[in-house]
Amino acid sequence: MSLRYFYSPASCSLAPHIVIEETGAAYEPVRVNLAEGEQYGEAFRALNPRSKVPALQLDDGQVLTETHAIMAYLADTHPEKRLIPTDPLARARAHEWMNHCAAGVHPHFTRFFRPERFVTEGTDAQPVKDAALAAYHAALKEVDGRLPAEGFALGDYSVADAHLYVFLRWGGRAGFDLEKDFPRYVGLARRVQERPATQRALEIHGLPPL
Ligand SMILES: N[C@@H](CCC(=O)N[C@@H](CS)C(=O)NCC(=O)O)C(=O)O
Repeated sequence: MSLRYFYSPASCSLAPHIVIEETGAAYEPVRVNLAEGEQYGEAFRALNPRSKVPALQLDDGQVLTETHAIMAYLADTHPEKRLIPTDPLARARAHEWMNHCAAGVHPHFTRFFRPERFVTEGTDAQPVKDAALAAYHAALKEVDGRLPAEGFALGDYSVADAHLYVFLRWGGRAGFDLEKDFPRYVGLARRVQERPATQRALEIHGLPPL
């Protein structure tokens, strides 16, 4: 069995998808239709009982989930591609960014996108949506303020950049004026988009560049 990658277009699964393409590994992309609830079906739950993409099925059948973990695994199994630093502090910085993306930024968008999941039945979800939108904007602004004007988040390209890329794209979905509000972040995203691996992943997801 070869690698199988379970993704859904434009979801957070775009980040590891970029990284798989960076590695050059042979894999089978498997599209999961989130809008139709395929993630809650028996077949997908057997792979990931948490009903989320991304999921990476390894050669031996084991399934790895969580964007951060999948990207770290792909980087570590392809050291020649230099997708994560080896210096301990620089490596910790990569994990710092990825953990922040997954745990500090992503949840705000989830609340904006699916506010009904965060209120009890029959309660107005709009205040959750509004608060999440403001928190998401503030989170992107904070990231923007920390990014360098040139190069990538850690200087050289790393998995952290693929992760960061997705959340700026979602800022567009949230209706933010990306160029005006997050100029450094847009610069980083454009540099990520110049990479052929990003372009291949975008094509598979059916997404235009920013
Ligand atoms: N902590 C997980 C979150 C994964 C996640 O929330 N995936 C979303 C797409 S971005 C999903 O599959 N949602 C389906 C659902 O909740 O029904 C990660 O970082 O990979």
